Amino acid sequence: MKKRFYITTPIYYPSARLHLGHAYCTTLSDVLARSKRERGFDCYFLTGADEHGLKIEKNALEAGVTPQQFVDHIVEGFYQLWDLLRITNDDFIRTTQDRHIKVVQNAFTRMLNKGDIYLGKYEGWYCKYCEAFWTETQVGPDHICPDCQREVQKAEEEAYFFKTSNYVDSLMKFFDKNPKFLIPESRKNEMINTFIKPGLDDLCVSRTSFSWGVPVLENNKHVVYVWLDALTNYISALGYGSDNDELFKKYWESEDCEIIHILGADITRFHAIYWPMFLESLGLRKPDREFVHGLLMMKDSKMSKSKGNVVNPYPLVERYGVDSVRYYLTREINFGSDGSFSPEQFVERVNADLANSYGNLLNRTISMIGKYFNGVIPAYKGHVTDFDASLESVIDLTISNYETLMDDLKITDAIATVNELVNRANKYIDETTPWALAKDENKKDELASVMNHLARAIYVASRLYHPVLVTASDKAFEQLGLSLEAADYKNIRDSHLLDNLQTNKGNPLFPRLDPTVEVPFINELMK
Ligand code: ME8
Repeated sequence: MKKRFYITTPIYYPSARLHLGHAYCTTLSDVLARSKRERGFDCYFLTGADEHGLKIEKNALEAGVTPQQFVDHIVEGFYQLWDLLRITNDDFIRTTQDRHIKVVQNAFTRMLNKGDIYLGKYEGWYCKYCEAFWTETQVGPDHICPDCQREVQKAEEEAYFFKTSNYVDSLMKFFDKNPKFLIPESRKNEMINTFIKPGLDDLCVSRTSFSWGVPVLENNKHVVYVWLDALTNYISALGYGSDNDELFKKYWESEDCEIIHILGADITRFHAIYWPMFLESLGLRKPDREFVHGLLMMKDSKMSKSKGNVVNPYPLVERYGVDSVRYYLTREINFGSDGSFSPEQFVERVNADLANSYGNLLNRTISMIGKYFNGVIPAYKGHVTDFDASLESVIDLTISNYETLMDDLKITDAIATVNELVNRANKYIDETTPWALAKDENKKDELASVMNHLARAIYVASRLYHPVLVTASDKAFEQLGLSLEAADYKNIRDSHLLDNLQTNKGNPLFPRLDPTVEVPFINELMK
């Protein structure tokens, strides 16, 4: 297994404020990055903003500001949201930064010199009001501009093209040789059947109809097509081709590093088909994994800025706390499938898993250790009963299943195994009946062992939940009397870790939410 990881999210358009769909992708990527780092791996995590293009130029014009002022303002909101959600990105790349622009220009020149990019003519349907080209499908049979709804004309303009035909065979071989490159597997078949088999056209990689983009050095009437510009962020952020390329060498070029792009289903084509081709043209290695997550829906239709049916993540996090929102996103919507956001499910999930199961387990256990052992966790003395042995084996299995599932990017399933451990520990209380053991002097050892096992189950669950529950897990460690240093992942298999620790009873981690109050509140946010 590789020891180093480079994890990226898409770079989002600052055409409007981000919504819960963007928060979903970045949060899940953050959970993965944190879990790698906690296990002791070196992990570099990147997110950013994709700031060029006609839409941004037009939005800025409407707002009466320059495109740069427009994106600066919106990107401020990106930083705030990632702070609020406790995202631990190592860098934030903006495509308007000099360090990025230089890399895009350099890449364009290299592909041009190699003969993979050539100057040709772009034919399409042109809207003179929006100054934009549209495809046959976009304008439909009536030839209407999808933006302003006015009639469009057939037109052509000079443009640069990328010769996809030079790389199609090689891409197909790459897919065959690397069955885990594009996951879920169904995405690969979709790419092949929908785009490659019918015949892939050369890709137009420059525009002359607007100017808010990276200028082509060789021909300044042109700006680089926004997707060639945007995809390059994954290497420009590491300093590719610059004097300062240590990160590029350390992550992109190192055999020891697994490169993982996380992206939504809407942008698979660009990542799975064109990005590997661009990289091959530049003589660079391709990513190891592209993980395509599903989209959040609102009543069956995709949550999107243009549809105006978005959930604003800010008030959600402000009211319910960062842990509950991160938990809901990770656990409720299976990473890799579409899912819908619903206020009822949000409240139910937080109550069932966090308030009733996990929070309650901690609360009951700390109270019992207080009552029966003056707040000191009894030392581990092996398993005294079969119940202890069974809980120990569930703990061990949970750790190894969790690691395997996380390595396989099955994040939702990994967190679900922790839920099962918590449920198992609650059941263990019912099986062992500590209140009955406490009444019998001869059962003191049994009772001590139950308390130790419960404390250990809570520690392990909190450790494994930590990439998601970024504040509550630390509070659980504190209640167990563990310093953050002692709670480190490297000690996860140490059965004696909790011996004789003085516990600290604290407030409940997750107070129960009242659905009759909270569901209407969230519904209000969605209006
Ligand atoms: O496509 N549910 O940016 P973008 C889940 N700039 N995730 C969603 C979502 C939803 N309803 N809506 C958006 C772009 N996303 C380009 C990317 S990368 C080199 C350039 C997430 O602002 C999802 O990850 O439209 C999707 O792929 C991404 O936001 C698109 O963000």
